Amino acid sequence: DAVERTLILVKPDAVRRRLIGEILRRIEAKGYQPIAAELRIPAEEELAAHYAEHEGKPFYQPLVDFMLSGPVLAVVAEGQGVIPGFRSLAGATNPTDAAPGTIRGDLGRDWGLKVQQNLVHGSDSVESAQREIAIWFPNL
Ligand code: DAT
Ligand code: MG
Repeated sequence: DAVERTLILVKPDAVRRRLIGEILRRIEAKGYQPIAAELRIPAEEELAAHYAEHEGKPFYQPLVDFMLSGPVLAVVAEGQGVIPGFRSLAGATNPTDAAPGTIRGDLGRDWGLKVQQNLVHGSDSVESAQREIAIWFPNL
């Protein structure tokens, strides 16, 4: 696999649940190298750009509101095949469907939660990763 970079977001639910360390531990244990990180409440414009592909869908506004509900840890990680590799560490979008051994499968925990409360985001392609890294880390 090529060495590539991906954009990871540790979402507000994970930050509130003190899961930053556990999630970074899994990323590093897999051999991926964090090269930039920032913990803060995002700007609404950043989220609008980040989630542009979902604009107009019924879950779009609840998703944006949730992402504004507290600090998010944005991380750029580098490694061989890290784009599909982190998606595989994260597990299926809906934690209810996510396999054991994945972040969402192991830590999703509460079946009453909404789908957007799925702990992490990871870029889904080389193009998405480039686009998303430019949104969250314009100086990288
Ligand atoms: P992923 O985060 O696995 O890339 P996605 O890009 O399809 O998933 O969707 C972005 C986020 O939107 C996802 O993390 C949670 C939320 N979401 C997706 N599908 C949803 C749905 N059917 N109902 C509610 N929220 C949803
Ligand atoms: Mg996605």
